[in-house]
Amino acid sequence: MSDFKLHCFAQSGHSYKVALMLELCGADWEPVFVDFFGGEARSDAFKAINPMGECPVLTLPDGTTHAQSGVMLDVLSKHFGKFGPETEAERLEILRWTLWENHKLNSFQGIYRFLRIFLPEQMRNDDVIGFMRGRALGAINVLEAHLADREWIAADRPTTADIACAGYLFFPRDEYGWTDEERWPNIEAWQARVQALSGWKHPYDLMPGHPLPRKS
Ligand SMILES: N[C@@H](CCC(=O)N[C@@H](CS)C(=O)NCC(=O)O)C(=O)O
Repeated sequence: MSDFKLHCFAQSGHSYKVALMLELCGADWEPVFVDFFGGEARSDAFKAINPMGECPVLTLPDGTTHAQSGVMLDVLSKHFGKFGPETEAERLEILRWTLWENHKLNSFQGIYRFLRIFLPEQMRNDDVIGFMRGRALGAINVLEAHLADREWIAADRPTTADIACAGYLFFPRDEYGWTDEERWPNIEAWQARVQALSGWKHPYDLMPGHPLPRKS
């Protein structure tokens, strides 16, 4: 049995942050597949694990469970002594970017992509999809500007803020329908640095459930 368990599924960028953190820390961990698209996260059994009805959920070696990816990154950072802050100013900077990615960067990309390709075709609404696309682009542009003159998001080295912001950015561009003009050179250079970290893996190689059987 592994030390850590992560309830997750391949298409989940919020889960990817934690799966990637576990991998980068060299943790002994295993994924527990959640059939999200089959409605498992809404089941009573899953809500007994996480009443918020969300993936991911992290189970620690002592059996404690945590919801919310930002909390998990903080817990793992302390557990392994990696990717954490060295000063109070860094702690606040990591917190600032983690709160922002959760509210905007990853939330908007995740919802936009869900509405665009995972929702059954007959339920898709072009106006809503267009709105979320704009919100996702706005957030991505904020990160692009921040990375213009720095290598890492919150410090002079990788921290959990980088792992948190990576959530939805490594999924294939065609899943978002980004055009050839919609490119972010600073983010792409930062992604290459993240990819060069020892232990990096693509979300679809790290978590179960890809490819998704398309129903529409
Ligand atoms: N703030 C949460 C977001 C998690 C989240 O939204 N997960 C999605 C799957 S990627 C989910 O379970 N959504 C269910 C819902 O919104 O009801 C975190 O960072 O862990």
